[in-house]
Amino acid sequence: MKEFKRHLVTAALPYANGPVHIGHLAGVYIPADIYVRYLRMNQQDVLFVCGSDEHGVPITIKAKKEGCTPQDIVNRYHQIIKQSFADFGIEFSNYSRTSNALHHNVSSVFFKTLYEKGEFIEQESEQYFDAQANQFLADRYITGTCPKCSSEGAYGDQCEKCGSSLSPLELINPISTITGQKPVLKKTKHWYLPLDKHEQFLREWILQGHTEWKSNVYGQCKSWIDGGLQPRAVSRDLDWGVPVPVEGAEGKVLYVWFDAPIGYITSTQECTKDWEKYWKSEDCKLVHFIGKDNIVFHCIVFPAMLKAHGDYILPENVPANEFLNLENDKISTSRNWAVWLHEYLTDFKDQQDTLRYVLTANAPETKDNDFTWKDFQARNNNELVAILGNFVNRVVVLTHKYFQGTVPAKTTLLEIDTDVLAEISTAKQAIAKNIENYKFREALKDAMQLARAGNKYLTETEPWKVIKTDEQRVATILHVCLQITANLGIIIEPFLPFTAKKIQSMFGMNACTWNQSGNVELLQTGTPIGEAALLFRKIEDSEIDAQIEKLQQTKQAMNTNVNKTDVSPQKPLIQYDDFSKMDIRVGTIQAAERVPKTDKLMKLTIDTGIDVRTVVSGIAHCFNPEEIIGKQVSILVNLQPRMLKNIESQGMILMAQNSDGKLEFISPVSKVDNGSAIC
Ligand code: B3M
Ligand code: ZN
Repeated sequence: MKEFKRHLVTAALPYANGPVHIGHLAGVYIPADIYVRYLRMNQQDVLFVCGSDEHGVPITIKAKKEGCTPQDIVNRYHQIIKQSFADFGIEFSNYSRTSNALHHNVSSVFFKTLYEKGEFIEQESEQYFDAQANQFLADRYITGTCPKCSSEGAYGDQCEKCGSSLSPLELINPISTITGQKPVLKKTKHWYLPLDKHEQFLREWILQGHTEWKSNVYGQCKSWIDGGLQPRAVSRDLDWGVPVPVEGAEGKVLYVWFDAPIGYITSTQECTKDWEKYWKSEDCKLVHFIGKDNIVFHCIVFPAMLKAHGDYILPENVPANEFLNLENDKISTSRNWAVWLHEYLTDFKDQQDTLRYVLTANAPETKDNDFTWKDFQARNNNELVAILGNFVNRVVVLTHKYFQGTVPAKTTLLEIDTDVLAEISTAKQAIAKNIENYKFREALKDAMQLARAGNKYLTETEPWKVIKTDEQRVATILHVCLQITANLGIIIEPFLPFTAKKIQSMFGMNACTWNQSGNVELLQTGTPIGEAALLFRKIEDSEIDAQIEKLQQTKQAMNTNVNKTDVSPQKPLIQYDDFSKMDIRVGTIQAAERVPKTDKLMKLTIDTGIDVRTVVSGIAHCFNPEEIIGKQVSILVNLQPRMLKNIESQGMILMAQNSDGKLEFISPVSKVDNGSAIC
């Protein structure tokens, strides 16, 4: 196998449109962190880069919904995500973000290089355009009837009811979600990366050159390549992203999947001026950690971009994981079906390693897997507490009890001693091999196997009984146990860094290297050891019940939302000035009577604080005149008067309208002066 001088490890850039959850950790960030910690402990030259993916249509949609800018959205989530990673001990060399100026520059230059080399095709096509909003509509901005299952509300790229992939032109009765108008077709120019041109290279590089890739990854690549590669548009008509850096491209940005992987390059540039030693040298091993939905972009599209550019290395491996489900249901940000990392830490303070452990033991390495709270509890209580924690605790406590807290000298070793000591290097080697082959679940099992062996040895040798008759033998037993414990403190570090630190500090060890492990004389006789620190605590049924209850509430809320009639979409944004032109006051209804020969109109006499005036309002189908006299209401007082059924209406009463048409007044919660401004 080829030896590399340097390592560049990337982890998929999470979209900054929501916090991160256990699915992200299990699929991408924990495996990447284990791999990197292992390399660092081996004193390898390694950079581990990531950052927030801050472009793309979902972010602009969220901003529109919340009435803020896309930059506001990404500023909020970038901070939350970055903090969650730090809290869980995911130690990036650099965590960047794609909205920053350096990234815009790096991706522009990359695009221009390909453009100047003639690596793109320019092509015009007809796309939906919202004439009122004066903009082209990204697929997600168009909804309509699904041509496959006839359900309403399908998006331009996908129907969420039947799961079909769609193109906007297939939708029946398409509607712009921005204005609610019917979009029109309009010509627009875009740049395409001709993947078909790179097919031969991809076939040789992956299908012949990387048969060692995980079968889920290799299989997906094969089916893409065998299915025939098509040119892919790398630009979009959108006002959020990296502007397409060529003339005649106003209003166009790079497609988010064009600039996001370049974010790895930007992030590397931010951490070292020697970044080219990583990106442009065959001595460097590039590995991308991603989830399975990102395979095509990392194995086909990005490599084609790098190849077309010509100066960059290609990934050696792309160990993509499958998906993690939660309690038998797909994790979903929009449905709030997730365990959010920041929430986990409020409920399970300082228990990062428990989650790291469960997500590694249960990682969706070869198939989708399920996270359940019961399994979380069982693995914590039966494995971390009962095996690892219990072993370390017993060894340290007994050493304090019998040998004043120093490592006792060993004498003659029996077979049971040498057997268990042999497990140290067996574990070390097995872990190393499995980590190097991206088999993190197996590697964790190997580490736990050593703790199991130690625990069993202690139970079988019974030093608490032998102490009454043979102190020397107990010295040997504890000497052996302490060597195992100290080794555990090193070999669990890639998986459980917080716990490893605690064990290491009990033995006065720090900055341990991988090579220190596998040694049966890691601790010298006479070394003082600290008090036993609590490594893991038992998790009670009540805590698990509370988590399950929380999820059930989410399910219920989801079901209610599904049955609810749709709330109308937000209107286009206005400026504050537009709003401040409206003079809205609180007034009191002094008199009310139905307007004859109408169903809905009522003539109201209102004390506005400024004056007493007449307003005609369409509320007669919802209220009787008697019941509303004396009520305080909100009234728009500076609306141009108009004639309704020969009565001059001098203002407008504000009402809330339910989806079933029922009206309610907007009234102050407690009485205020007439004429109070609503602002
Ligand atoms: N943000 C997709 C995702 O979070 C995307 C990854 C980009 S990696 C360059 O699944
Ligand atoms: Zn459908």
